Amino acid sequence: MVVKVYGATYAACSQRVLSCLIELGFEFELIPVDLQSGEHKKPQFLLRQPFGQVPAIEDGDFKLFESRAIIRYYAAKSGSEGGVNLLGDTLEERGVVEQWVEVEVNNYNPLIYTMVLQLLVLPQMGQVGDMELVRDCKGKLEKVLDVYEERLSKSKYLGGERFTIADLTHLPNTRFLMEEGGMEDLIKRRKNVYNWWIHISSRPSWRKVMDLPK
Ligand SMILES: N[C@@H](CCC(=O)N[C@@H](CS)C(=O)NCC(=O)O)C(=O)O
Repeated sequence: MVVKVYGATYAACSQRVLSCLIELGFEFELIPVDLQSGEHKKPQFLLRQPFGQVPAIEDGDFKLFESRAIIRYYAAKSGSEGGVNLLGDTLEERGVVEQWVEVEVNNYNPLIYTMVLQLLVLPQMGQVGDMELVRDCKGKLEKVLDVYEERLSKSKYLGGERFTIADLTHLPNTRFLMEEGGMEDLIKRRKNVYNWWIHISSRPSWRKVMDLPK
């Protein structure tokens, strides 16, 4: 079954799902949702994602939204079908992978989400971003990344010695820091975090996502 992904290739949460499907080898069809015109707030799209956000998927009769729920679902599906394992082998490995997915949700994403809003989204809407707030988030992110640096001094990837969804889920926001937000110093100043970024961002699956037309 071809997975239909309703999203936008330039949107971080859609990129998370697309890189996961490519990494796991699931066939997909991208159905573009035009965020500029507000298609994601129209009644027809709200039936797929009641909060009016991308992405959402449709896989036969099965529908799902929330990017991290989607990657967890496909990682579990792949594992149960004997495919690529992005979750870890033992219960303990899986626990550590889940822990770092949660760190991304609770400690990493909120700071970067706020910065994206202030630096990109509001200016696109003709409003001025709050640079004081950006500075505050950047300061907090320094401390979060110190924890990552420590973790990555002990293992090659966040979940252990292999690439998992714990790493994959960090790709879109880390790309923002490196390539769009002018905050590559946050990553480059931390040797282990930088090495990790080099490894995960050079994966063919992520390169394919980056090559999709925006
Ligand atoms: N927690 C949701 C967040 C989705 C989200 O914030 N999507 C953004 C694009 S990355 C969006 O649709 N923004 C438009 C809006 O919120 O109006 C997920 O992970 O799927």
